[in-house]
Amino acid sequence: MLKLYHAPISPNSRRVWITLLEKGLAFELIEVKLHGDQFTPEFLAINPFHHIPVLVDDGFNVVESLAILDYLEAKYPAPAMLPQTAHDLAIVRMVELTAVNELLPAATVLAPIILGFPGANAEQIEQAIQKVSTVLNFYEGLLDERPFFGSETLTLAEPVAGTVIPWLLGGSLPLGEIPKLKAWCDRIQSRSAWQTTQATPEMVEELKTFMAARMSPASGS
Ligand SMILES: N[C@@H](CCC(=O)N[C@@H](CS)C(=O)NCC(=O)O)C(=O)O
Repeated sequence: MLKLYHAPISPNSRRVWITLLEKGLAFELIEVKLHGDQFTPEFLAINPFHHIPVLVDDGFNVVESLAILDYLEAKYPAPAMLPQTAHDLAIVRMVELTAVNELLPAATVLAPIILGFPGANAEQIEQAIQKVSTVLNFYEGLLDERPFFGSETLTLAEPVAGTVIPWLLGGSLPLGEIPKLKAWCDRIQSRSAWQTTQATPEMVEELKTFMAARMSPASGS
């Protein structure tokens, strides 16, 4: 059976978890506590970069979440989660890659504010809000009359961007007018795969405690 090493609160691993559910695959979840379990010799033998997610399929270890999504799509092609036309495939890939390379780093800067405690300095926060706003407006322009990015059916763009955007839209940030993206966000969040993988309030509290400890002067970070 497929095994997913993950941490439930991580958007990087949640995108894989959602894809496994959306594809209706049988899998085992193995939680890796990121307080140190990722540095054990057993886990480093699976991923020398000490990151989750890792998908293990019959002894084959796949690291890097986007590589895992491509592996799942190639090996388990139904339901299809990549469009066939060059135009629509480009839309999906643009959303996936900008979510990882542009949106997630800015969202990470804003995480303390969204979670309700002071974090980065005012200039960094302003830059991160600008970046998030630019990305979300870009996505607004990519959405057309279809319910998903470049598709009538769910694609890989949804689990990738759709595990970051709900946090941002829930954070009372000044992000401009993005009605199509807000409707898209409601649409994906109503799906059982999103609801099954939603972080519990206890997980959010644990994350706050973890982040507060990392940001305290005593931690040296
Ligand atoms: N590019 C990687 C990033 C994975 C990543 O950064 N995972 C974080 C959790 S969100 C992690 O495992 N952190 C623990 C560590 O780096 O020690 C991917 O997409 O899979």
